[in-house]
Amino acid sequence: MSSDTPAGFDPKEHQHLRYNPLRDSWVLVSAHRMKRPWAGQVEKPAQEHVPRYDADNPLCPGNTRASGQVNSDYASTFVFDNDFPALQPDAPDPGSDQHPLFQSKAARGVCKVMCFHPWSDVTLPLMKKHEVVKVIDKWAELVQDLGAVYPWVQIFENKGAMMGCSNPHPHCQVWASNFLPNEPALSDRCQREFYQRHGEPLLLQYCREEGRKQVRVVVESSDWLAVVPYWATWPFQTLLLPRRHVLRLTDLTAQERESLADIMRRLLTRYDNLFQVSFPYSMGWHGAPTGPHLQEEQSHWQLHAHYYPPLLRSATVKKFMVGYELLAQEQRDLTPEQAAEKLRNLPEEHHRSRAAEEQGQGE
Ligand code: H2U
Repeated sequence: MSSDTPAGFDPKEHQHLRYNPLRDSWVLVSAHRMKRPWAGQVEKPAQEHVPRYDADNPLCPGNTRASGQVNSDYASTFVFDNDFPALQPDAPDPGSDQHPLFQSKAARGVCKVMCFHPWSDVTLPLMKKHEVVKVIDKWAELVQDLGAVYPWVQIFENKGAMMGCSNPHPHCQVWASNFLPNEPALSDRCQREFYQRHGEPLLLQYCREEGRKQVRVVVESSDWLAVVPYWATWPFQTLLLPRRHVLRLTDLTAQERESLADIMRRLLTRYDNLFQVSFPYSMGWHGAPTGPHLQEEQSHWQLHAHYYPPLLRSATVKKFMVGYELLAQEQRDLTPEQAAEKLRNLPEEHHRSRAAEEQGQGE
């Protein structure tokens, strides 16, 4: 904890509350609960052997999707309109009700799917650096294009069946909406208030402090820092931050995109090495809002990515956000410092590339 931690207090033994300044909420940290036995649900191990090409997979190059449309024979990234979009550009207005308890608004937008690579048997940490740079460039392009029309462009990746991912082919989704969704709206308010009070972006100051303290740092470079945040809820949650003040993915220089590809591969390799599986998670980018009608100053914003992995004890035992979390408050079982230390101490080399080398199949 901090240098002024009172004698007799051990964060690994004594439950306490930590403040999340991005959500203006508190998390209960009770690390001693890791000692309890587990006789609950055990997940199926992730599918490890995915074929490189599957004629029945609608995300593979050249294949036909549910809509009947045919994918191009793509060799890098590939973006298409989601055939089952949650947001459409032309949905009619629901009409207004004057009653305060029955409010509704129009929701319009677009949903896209982006394949990272033509092969189904790779994931970001197993892709080459220049291939990950292509993904980052495409993300920035989508923020540029959709952000010209919509106030919020949410890029997110659900990875692994445990996180609701419907297809093992490496991909993410991009939903652009005519409204600021709840999470970014809350984050926007918190960052704005901090900036007004302290004259510096919240996450810029946070990144500097974490770089100085080091205890929650997982990986870092001269451009980027990945930490298990002080207020993390999910066991191995991380926050990926640029060291300089950057509003959006579109503002990253070519050099920063290269170094982002690098740090993403280093972080995700550690995730995969933790339990020697393709680590499930939901991740997403948050940057300053966009849209043609953006009037207010956005300097309070700092670009960042959240990674929310569900696993707790092993490849098959996940953290459940249920009773107390749903009804009272978020709670975590190991301290963020313990999680960061575990991740930090893992090898930089992916367990699958080592396994391949040992079998004499190195690339
Ligand atoms: P998820 O794995 O995160 O569910 O993303 C896959 C998306 O791909 C999903 O939203 C879309 C699904 O609607 N999809 C198509 O648009 N067409 C298809 O033929 C298959 C899947």
